[in-house]
Amino acid sequence: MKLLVTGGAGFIGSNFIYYEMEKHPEDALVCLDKLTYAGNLATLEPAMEDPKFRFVQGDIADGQFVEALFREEKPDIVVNFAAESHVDRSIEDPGIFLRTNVMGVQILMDACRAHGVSRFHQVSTDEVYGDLPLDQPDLFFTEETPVRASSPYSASKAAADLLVQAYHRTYGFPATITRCSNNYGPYHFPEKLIPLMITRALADQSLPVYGKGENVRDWLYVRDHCSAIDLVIRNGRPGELYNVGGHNERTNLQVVKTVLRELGKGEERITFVADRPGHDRRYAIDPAKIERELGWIPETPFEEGIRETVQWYLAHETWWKTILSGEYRNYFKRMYEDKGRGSL
Ligand code: NAD
Ligand code: TDX
Repeated sequence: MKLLVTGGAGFIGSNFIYYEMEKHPEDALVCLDKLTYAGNLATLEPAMEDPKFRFVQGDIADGQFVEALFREEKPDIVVNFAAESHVDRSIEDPGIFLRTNVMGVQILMDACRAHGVSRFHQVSTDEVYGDLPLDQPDLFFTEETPVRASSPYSASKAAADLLVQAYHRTYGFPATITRCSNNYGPYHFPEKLIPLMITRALADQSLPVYGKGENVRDWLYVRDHCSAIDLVIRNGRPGELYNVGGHNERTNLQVVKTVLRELGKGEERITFVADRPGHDRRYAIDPAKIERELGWIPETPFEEGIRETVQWYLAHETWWKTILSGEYRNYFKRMYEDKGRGSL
């Protein structure tokens, strides 16, 4: 079988590529990624050694390019991770979020239909449900919770989900969707809360916490998200939506303090800064459906996952330091053009 993984040079997509290589070494993998600021080819360096892996640089929102790639590669399954993913950036500049996260999905789905792809999987987010109040801990997002997005990012992801569901209903398009809670783990871009705190704490810089740090997120180790997607693409029912989460709710302040404890650093650099506009208060996923129907179980407790994540950042300083310095953006040129491999 051949899988096309879009957005595989980013955080979750790259973890998914490594998960699939380990779990299904018989499958071929093609990664399509535009290499925006969030994509890092160095992340995929070990994958490049595998003859069953191919990297292609390109834009999911470029119809002609996508059509040519599908004609050439004829994938059996398409898993779409490609997205603009940072809420704060969507507040600054929503346009690119609509182009990639909505139009890109339409273009991918049309190519899937034209080329008889047997499964399209859309990687979505719990943020499409909006937020929950802080004072009702018994409330959770289920698959029946109405969509009610708060940020341009979550609105673009919600729009894509509606489009995927409409394609299933109208064309019988064989699609599935997962809506996962906040992920953490290796290769997480250091603009997001946990890697931002790790890398800034290591540099003895201030640690900016929005508002009072009371907002709650439901954290899942990235490998557990990958195992959920793997189950859904192979055993999930077309047309179905699955929530993914591990019942790991923490306030942002708790998360930051846990990271600092793991690093052996004090809390004196925590700085409370202006809140994010429209800041969602609490996310909390009810994963009963995927557990019941597909037997998915999250394996990594939060304390263990944080320990592994902190260890990973300590052991991979070059990875994040080249990102912070901007040097990673030259990687492509160095590895391909300068070595006479041409531009991909
Ligand atoms: P990321 O920002 O780390 O990676 C996104 C990747 O997509 C990058 O490699 C980028 O270069 C690529 N990309 C962006 N625009 C593209 C385009 N037009 N064409 C091709 N490639 C493009 O994001 P992530 O955190 O790995 O998230 C992956 C997916 O999972 C997203 O769809 C996101 O909405 C969803 N998600 C993320 C989380 C989370 O906690 N990070 C939780 C739930 C769902
Ligand atoms: O500097 C910061 N200080 C801070 O207090 C940053 C970057 C974040 N925060 C807060 C905002 C959030 O309440 O921490 C929480 C987590 O923030 P992010 O890491 O930006 O993640 P979030 O907004 O929750 O969205 C993430 O999870 C859902 C991903 O980025 C999305 O792609 C995914 O869909």
